[in-house]
Amino acid sequence: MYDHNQIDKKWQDKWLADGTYSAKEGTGKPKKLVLIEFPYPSGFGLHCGHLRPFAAGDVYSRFFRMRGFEVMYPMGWDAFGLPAENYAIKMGVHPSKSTAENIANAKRQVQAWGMSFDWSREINTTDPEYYRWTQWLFLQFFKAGLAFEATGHINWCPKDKTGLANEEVIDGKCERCGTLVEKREMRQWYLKITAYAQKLLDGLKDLDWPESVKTQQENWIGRSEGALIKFPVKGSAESIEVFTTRPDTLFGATYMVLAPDHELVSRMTAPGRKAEVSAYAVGAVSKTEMERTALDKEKSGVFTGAYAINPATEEEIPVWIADYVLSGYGTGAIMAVPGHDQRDHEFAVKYQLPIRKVVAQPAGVKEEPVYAGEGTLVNSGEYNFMPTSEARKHVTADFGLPKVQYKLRDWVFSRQRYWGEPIPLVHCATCGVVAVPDDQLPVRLPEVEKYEPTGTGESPLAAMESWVNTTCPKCAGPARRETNVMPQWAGSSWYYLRYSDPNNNAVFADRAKLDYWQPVDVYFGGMEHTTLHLLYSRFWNLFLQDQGLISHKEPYLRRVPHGIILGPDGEKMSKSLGNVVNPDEVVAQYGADTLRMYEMFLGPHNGIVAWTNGGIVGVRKFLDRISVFRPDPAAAPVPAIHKLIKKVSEDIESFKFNTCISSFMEFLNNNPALNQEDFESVLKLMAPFAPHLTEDRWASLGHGTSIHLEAWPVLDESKLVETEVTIPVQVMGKIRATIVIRVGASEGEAKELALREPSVSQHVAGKEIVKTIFVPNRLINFVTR
Ligand code: ANZ
Ligand code: ZN
Repeated sequence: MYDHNQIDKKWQDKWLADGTYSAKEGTGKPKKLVLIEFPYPSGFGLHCGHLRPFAAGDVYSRFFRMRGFEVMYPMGWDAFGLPAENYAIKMGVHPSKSTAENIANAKRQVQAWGMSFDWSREINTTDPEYYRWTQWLFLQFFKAGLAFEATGHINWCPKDKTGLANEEVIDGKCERCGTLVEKREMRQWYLKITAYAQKLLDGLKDLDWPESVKTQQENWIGRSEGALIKFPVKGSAESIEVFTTRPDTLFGATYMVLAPDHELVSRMTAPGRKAEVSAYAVGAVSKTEMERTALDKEKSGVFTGAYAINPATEEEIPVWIADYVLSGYGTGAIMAVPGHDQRDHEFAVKYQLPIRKVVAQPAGVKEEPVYAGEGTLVNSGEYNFMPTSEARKHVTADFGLPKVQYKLRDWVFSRQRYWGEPIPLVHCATCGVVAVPDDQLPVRLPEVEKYEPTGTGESPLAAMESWVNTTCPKCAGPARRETNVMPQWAGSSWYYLRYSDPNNNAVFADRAKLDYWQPVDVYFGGMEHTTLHLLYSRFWNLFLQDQGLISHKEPYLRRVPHGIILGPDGEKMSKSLGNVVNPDEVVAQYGADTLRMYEMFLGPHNGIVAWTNGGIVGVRKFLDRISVFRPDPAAAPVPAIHKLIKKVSEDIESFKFNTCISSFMEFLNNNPALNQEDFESVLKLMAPFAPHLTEDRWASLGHGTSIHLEAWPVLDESKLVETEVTIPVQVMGKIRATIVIRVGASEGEAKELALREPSVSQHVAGKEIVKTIFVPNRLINFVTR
């Protein structure tokens, strides 16, 4: 048993002191930027699940460092936002204090894992020197007209008492706390991510990301091709414009529906129907979109008393309002085609509105009451007999305009909370909204006594009169600061850029350094943030490139997701089940190398794996063998070492870490005697996985430099050729033994070796071998009598 406590600490201190893993510009080497999602420093510390992507990124980084790349493996803390603030409120400590403590604790944990992070590049999103640049970047959006203020019905979490972005609402619930989200009308700051909808789609094509992740982003952006068609309002100069993906069904539009909060509703509603219409509208806007659009939900609506003219049939059709039409999508109004749309059909049946079929199903297809597929047109005047796909083009050209529509909404970018970056804007009665000048950044988050959310729709900052009242940067008149703060996704939208130049206080990062390090080559992370952080940071990056501030379009070339680790009972690790494995305890008992190697050995990196306490002992025993291994000066070079070099190199590059570890074990079992050169090769191959022990053994073999800066073992392809084979020996067709023979051995050689095997000689004893069947390198079979 080696003393891991002593070895781990000794080398961690030395690496830090020597700057072994600090990444430098100007070395002339090709670069690799390897990124892990920087963690929230939560009060519970880091858990075993954090270690998995960190260890994967570490193995990958160390491997490329030894292969001659200039590798940057940076680390930081994503410390603003709800989790940190909620924890602080629960514990009754100020978030700035609890965040600093949590960071110190998490850092202590990570350092005990021996990751090759470049600590000189450590960042913290709550550091004013960091968020100064988050604010500055926000102002670039503001100056480009892509940050705007508007009043709208937004998602509101009643528990966290803040507005939320659409991306933060999962199945109608708050992404953070799981509370059902409400709708509230509020003044908000938005970032115009919709301006980048098409670019965000286009950029996905070239990315080496899992297909499922790309598809999720694609669906979230939700591109639909269709048409805008105007329906004149009867007896008025106004018209209702609709977005439809099925202009070919225009002749089947027998009524129209406006979203209850559509701006035309108040102007169009007949005097006698006003009370009923506005009562319905009030009820509808407080419902969530999930409740409103669910297919299985009973339809409801109210007739406005107004009529519109279907431009194709010239019929007068009634205009209704209903909650299944949303104001935020398309034009907020639809032409209803109950013959071919399920929701319209249910509505028409309920309110006895006319239903007209305008698409004939192809022959032989089972007749459906509401046919939504392709076919040929009927009841459509001159368009009859036209295939639907063709009719779409003609009807659009004759009655409307082509239109591409996206599901993506603008990003609600303000939060009514305390623990976030202040939005660096000032409201002036004379000048309007004014940006805080660059030389006055950062706008520091003031120290406050009361930081609990108010629930009134105002941030706790609004109560700080001395902070709120300021002077206008333009006219020097009295002005008020914006009191909302940024969402927790702000700091992480650009952190990977800051790593290029983390201490710069003149620009967010030096351009030459950005150009050297970016984009991120490999990004290790989870599956959770697909339509949040991964989408938001792609948007920021595309915008910054458009602004000429960076050179590259896409932030992350490759995305490598990891699976989760279940507790020893096969259940998801959770405190309530009491099955959480605390990494601190494992490190204390078995050492960092064992913990790291064990987590990788558990199974494929992207698989779901379960912790077993027995398994970790096996890994530790293997490392114990390494710790006492003595090279044998008399041992001949082992050609199989080249097979190991090839296997481990290929497997690391394709993120198959678990098979590397089994290869080490197998190699040592098959080759118990190794000379010093071969053993050193084994140590180098293992160095990315067990950095402490391999470093210690490397030193004990007389080296004065770090193994982690050594060159990766060189593969000699010529040694990969097999020199020996194992073949079965049969007697009368039954396998009795296996023998190892030289490749290309003759029948005579094989026969001699085979007959020396006791289990073979025993079966031929007292018999005559009448025939020997020998297939070179494959088998030998004796026929006896
Ligand atoms: C007529 C029609 C006939 C439609 C038909 C569909 C089938 P996607 O694919 O999701 O983009 N729609 C448009 N705006 C809407 C809104 N604000 N709220 C609710 N529904 C809305 O869906 C586009 C279709 O959804 C549009 O095409 C419209 O109904 C409806 F046989 O127009 B369709
Ligand atoms: Zn002013």
